[in-house]
This record gives sequence, C-alpha cells and structure tokens, in this order.
Amino acid sequence: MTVEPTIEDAPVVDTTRSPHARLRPVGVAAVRVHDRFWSPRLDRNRDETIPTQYQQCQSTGALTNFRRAGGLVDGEPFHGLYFSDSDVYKWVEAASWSLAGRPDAELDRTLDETIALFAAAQDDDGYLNTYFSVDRVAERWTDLAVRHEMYCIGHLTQAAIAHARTTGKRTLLDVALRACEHVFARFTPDQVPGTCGHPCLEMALVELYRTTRDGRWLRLATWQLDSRGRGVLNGSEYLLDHAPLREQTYVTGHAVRALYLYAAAADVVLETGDEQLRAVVDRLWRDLAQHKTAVTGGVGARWDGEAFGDPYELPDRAYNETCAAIAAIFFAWRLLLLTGDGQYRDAIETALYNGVLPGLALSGTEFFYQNPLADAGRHRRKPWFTCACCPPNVARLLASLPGYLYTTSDDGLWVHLYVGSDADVHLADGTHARVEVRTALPWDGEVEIELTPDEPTEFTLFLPRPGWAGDVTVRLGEDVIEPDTAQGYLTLRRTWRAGDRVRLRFALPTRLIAAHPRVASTHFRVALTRGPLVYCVEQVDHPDVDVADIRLTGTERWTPTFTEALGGVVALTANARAVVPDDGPLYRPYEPGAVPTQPATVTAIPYYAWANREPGPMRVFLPVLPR
Ligand code: FUB
Ligand code: ZN
Repeated sequence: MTVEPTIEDAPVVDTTRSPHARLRPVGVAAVRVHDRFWSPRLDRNRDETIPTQYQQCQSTGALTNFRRAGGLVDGEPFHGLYFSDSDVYKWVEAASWSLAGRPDAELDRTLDETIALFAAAQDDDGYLNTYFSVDRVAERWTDLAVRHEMYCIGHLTQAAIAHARTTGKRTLLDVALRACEHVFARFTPDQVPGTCGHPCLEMALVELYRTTRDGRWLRLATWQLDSRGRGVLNGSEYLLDHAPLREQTYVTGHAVRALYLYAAAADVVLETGDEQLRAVVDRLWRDLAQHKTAVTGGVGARWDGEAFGDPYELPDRAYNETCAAIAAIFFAWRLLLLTGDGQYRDAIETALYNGVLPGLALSGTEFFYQNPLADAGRHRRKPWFTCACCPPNVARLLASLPGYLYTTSDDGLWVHLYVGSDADVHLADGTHARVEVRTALPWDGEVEIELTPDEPTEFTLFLPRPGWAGDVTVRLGEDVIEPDTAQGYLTLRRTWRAGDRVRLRFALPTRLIAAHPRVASTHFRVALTRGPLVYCVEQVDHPDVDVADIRLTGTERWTPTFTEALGGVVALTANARAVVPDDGPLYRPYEPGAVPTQPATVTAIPYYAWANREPGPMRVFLPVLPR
C-alpha cells in the first residue's frame, strides 16, 4: 500500500505515483530543518531574500507589467526583458515553498494579490505573457526560438503547483491550467510541432500531470521533447534542435536550457519508462559528469553564449551560471528518484554547496550570475540583474530544499543530504515514522540518525556514503557495525524500533583534487576540498603574498580551524610556498627545474564564502611544485 501525500506534505517532484520511480518524495512541509549551517540560510532566504526580491519585482516594473496587461494601469510602457514575467513567477514559487515551513498571513495575502494580477493579465483564451499584451498581440507565437513564451508559462505552472501544494488553493493552478490548455490547443500533440527555445514548460507539464492526473499534460510534455530536431527552433544546436532529442549524444548548447530539457526527459522516463529516452538521459548525464562539470559542480563553462564547452573545456574563468548549477541539481534529482544511485546524490551535494551557494552573498540579498574559479578581484555580487534569472532561482531552490532531504521507497527510508532536521514519513506499508538527523556537517563529521516508527517495522535505512567520505565508522546503539554499501548508500536493514539510533563518524581530511589530465587549465594544479566543500584562497587572507604566487608542495599539513568569520567557517591553513617575487620578462627561455620559492602561510576558505570581504584576487586551483 502506498500512502498519498497530503497537501501538507508539499512534495517538490511528486513521484508518489510514478511507475518507474524508485524513490518517493517526502515533501517540504513534512520536514523541519534545524541545522547549524542550513537553518540560518533558510531563515535568511525567507526573511531577507524573498521579501527583497518582491521589492525588486515591484521596482523593476515586472509586477507593473501584469497590471498593464490586465488594464489596471494606463500609459505604462512594458518594463524589462521579454521574459521578465518569469522573475515574478519564480518569486511566487519561492514564496509558496517558504509557506510550507511556516504559515505567514501577510505573505499569503501578498501572494493572493499577485495571483489576482496574473489572472487579470490573462486573456480569455488562456494566453498569458505581458510582453505580448497590449501592443504586441500580433507577435504571439511568431518566434519560438527566441521569445520564451512557453518558458514563462513553465515558470507560471511550477509556481502554481508549489502554491497549490503549500496552500491548498487552486487560484494560481487555474491560471496555469488555462495557459497550458492554450498551448495544448495551439501546439497539439501529433499535429503541430512546438517547443520553446528555452525549455522549462516540459518539466512543469510533467509535474502538472502528477498534480492533476490529466494525461494531456504528459502527452504535451513528451510532444515538446519530440518536437526537437524538426527545425522548429531553426535547427540550432545552441537551442538543442540540431537532432531529435532521442538521438542527441552529447551535452551541448546553452547550459540552463540543456539541463532543463534533460531534466524534463528524466521526468518523462519516471512516468513512462520510455527506454529510448532513458538511454538518452543516461548518456547525457555521463557526458556531463565525466567531461563538462567543474570541481564545484558548476556547469556551462563558456561566457560566450552561457554555454557548455567541449569535453574537458573547464577553464578557471568559467561562466558557471548559478542557474545552471540549479538546473544540474534538477536533472540529478530526477535521476536519483529514478535509480537511487548515489552518484546523483553526490552531484547534488557538490553543486548545492559549491555551485549554488556561492551565487548568494552571506547577506542573502546579493547574487552572482557567473561563478568563475579564479578572479582578479572585480567580480562582485549584485542585488539584481537586468536578466534576473539567478536570484529568484536561488530563492526557490533554498525554499524547497527541505524537500530534497529524504525519500522513501518500497524497501525503506532514505536520507539524501546530511542536514540537521526531522521529518514525518510514511513507509511503504503505511507505517508512520519520525526520522531525525543531527549533524555538524559540513564542519564536523559526526552524524546521528534517530528513528521513531509508530510501531516496530522492518525496512532498510539508506544513508549516504558520499564520494568525499573516506573511512566511516557506523554505530548502531553502542555497537560498531559494518553495513553494506550499495550505489553510494550504506544500507541498514532490520526491524527498527522507536528510539533506535545510528551514529556515523566520517573522517574529514583535507584532500587535494586534481582534474583529468586533459583539462588543460588545471595542469599541475589542485583544488582543496574538505567533506563536501571546495575551498579557495582569497587575497584578503594573504597580506604578504600575492595569491597568484602561491605554490603547494602537495605534502603540507592542512590545519582546520573553526572561525566565526564569514558566518562561521572552518578555514584551512598550511605552511606552503610562494614564488619569490619576479619582475623579469613576461617570456623567457625554458629552464627545467624549480622556480625559486620561499615559505608562505596559506589560508583557504570555503569557495561559497568568497567575495564577502574586501575585493581581491581569488583562486580555487593552486599550482603544485614539481617533486
Ligand atoms: O533566458 C532565460 C535565462 O536568462 C536563462 O536561463 C539564463 O541562462 C539567462 O540567459
Ligand atoms: Zn541565471
């Protein structure tokens, strides 16, 4: 027997009834986070980020666009870019998820008012896009490649689903349904090919199918995937239209677009088990993971076109858009739900800590769009952007993060991220259980999991054994045990009783990580990691040494020290080396042998925390001296 999620569970990706999913969600509302690292971040997201982003939607005119389209104001021009509606939709999604954790009457009211603006702006035929209202009605659906009309309806639909799942209200869902019906009528499956230059609607349609059980939405999503490779998007490889998706063999094009598309393909596989699409997502994931992902989990290396590069094209000055790391998490999460394979979990964790979090200032109100791995000191976060895709994307991911911590399956209960939290879950046989995780990760490797099933129940507890983990000691009560590991998860099967505790102790050594030898930019250089965190060096910690001169021997001892700076981090310090200052010519005859160096104390901080102090150069990869 499978228990349906109630509205209170508020799942993010609802695979409860997905026939091909191994894992079923434990929703945002079923989880309470109380974690030294994450709680302040989630609180700041709710208390600072989401309110200031609403103000941005007001002051940029993105909200006024809806009033204008709804005839509620006169004489206003259109404000912003042609997809600025999506900024507001993403904000609504973020605000909705945040309501799952804590009811807030004022925010609820603001959402109702905002949704009323959307409804007012919607045409009788369901069409909704404020750029194409008033004076651009004749241009609707004339440029699928560029104009993001379906993309905006995708974000509308995702917001509507979040709002329905967290508030139980249908108001926004009804707006989204009318918009999707418009698309269905205009680009009917098997009749009129149609897909958007920027995927998003596909994922949203599958979730709409999961929400309504109306098969039209799954058909339309699949049709949109299969409309690729037919020239609808001018055959552009950048827009993933160079071949039918089912025949695409490598990750390419605009990073966010590609990953939203692949995530949607994984969504369809979860529902249909389509073997061809399954092979596609598997091979695209392999290409992504093996050739096109930065050590931080950042993706989309090229500044030119916000795009993926060639295999191993992973430069220091990578673009790594914050949205692309989020999109990679969406793709990986769906593959994890499909398989229960820890490689996807590892990728999610890496991207979350090191690909997404750097996109957000410690204040919660400034953002990076690009996340390079080295900088000269001029790249700084900003409160908002003309193209404001990243800030509300971060907000919606963080607001929904509790929904990524646990799942269940036919055989058990899964913890995916070690985040201090507790959750109410329903096991496959319907038994209710409470699970609690206590941990000081990412700073300290102790984790305790306590289970409280309503009655003794046999199931498997799946606990991540992350790729970064070396030795792990596992205790059940006071006994040291040696559980099996399957696909990156420790598996503990037994009859669990209320109060049973598992304690894990992960060693957290500082590790030196080298890239594949074909990554030209990192030849003879390493990145420092500790647990799930990638580290970097900043000039502000090195008054006597230019960070460009730092050299490691590879044998230094790194001392971890907790400091209250930067919101509280473990910094790493070592006695390393630095090149002796050199004012010689730029180029000189090659001479084998070491460059002269001298001792230097080097301090590294988590990469997510960089650029929160005085501006200065930053490096993730550090050169290692030849032995
Ligand atoms: O085009 C919409 C969003 O703007 C994309 O997802 C981002 O990459 C940025 O181009
Ligand atoms: Zn973005």
